[in-house]
Amino acid sequence: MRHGLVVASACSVVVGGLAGAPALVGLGTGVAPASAGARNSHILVYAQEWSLYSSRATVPAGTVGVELWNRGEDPHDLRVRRIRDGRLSGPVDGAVGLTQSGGLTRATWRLAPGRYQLYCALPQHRSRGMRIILLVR
Ligand SMILES: [Cu+2]
Repeated sequence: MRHGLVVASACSVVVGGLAGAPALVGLGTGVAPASAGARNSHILVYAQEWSLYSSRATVPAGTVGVELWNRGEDPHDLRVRRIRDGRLSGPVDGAVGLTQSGGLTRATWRLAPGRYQLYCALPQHRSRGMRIILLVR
């Protein structure tokens, strides 16, 4: 399954010990990228009231496996949109669905090079600080 490859191939974040997190142990064993030129990457984003933290500030363009871990008390989600001229621009380029407190939700995004904002799309969450920059190169 493509998603499994993405999550396992370039993950440098230890998440196997998280309470309630799906076990990732063994997913990467013997699995090679689909093509030698493929550049898959992975980020883990922590959400809590009212901030986001990402395991990486920069990822290579292409397929990005994303995990949203909600360490807060309220539900949160995640969106990614380009920033042009200092403002959000164009459509939402990727999303992670609503994640309850303590939950971990995965998604796979395809991102072109550029400057992006990751943010929680729930009302007032972005304006309260749940937003960070992600550079794609
Ligand atoms: Cu939120």
